[in-house]
Amino acid sequence: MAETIFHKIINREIPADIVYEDDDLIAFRDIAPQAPVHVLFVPKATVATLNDVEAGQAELLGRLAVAAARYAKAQGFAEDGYRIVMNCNGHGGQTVFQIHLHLLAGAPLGHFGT
Ligand code: IU
Repeated sequence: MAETIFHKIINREIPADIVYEDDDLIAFRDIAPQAPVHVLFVPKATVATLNDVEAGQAELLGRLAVAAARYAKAQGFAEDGYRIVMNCNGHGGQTVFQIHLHLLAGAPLGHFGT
């Protein structure tokens, strides 16, 4: 599996503004934020795209979502709301091929398709 820049962040080979970490995942601020709060939740296990998630890794996706929701709640965004997004491959706009959940919060984000 190809190592990505996110692996280098996980391995502390390059710096990032890390806001959460546990044995299975890490979360850090996006370097090009698309909202007042833009945090990426990344599993430590190597998985290039959502297409590559194996049946036994389904829980990992749940862990990413729960970690993002807990962080959003802890930061006071639960009531106003927020968005989580995972891009997949070219049409999805994926640019880093280690799966990651975007958490976008802190302002109204508009509606998809409008
Ligand atoms: P995408 O879903 O693969 O498009 O998201 C990749 C994100 O990673 C994107 O929002 C970048 O701004 C972000 N990012 C980063 O936070 N740090 C980096 O060193 C690099 C990309 I390269």
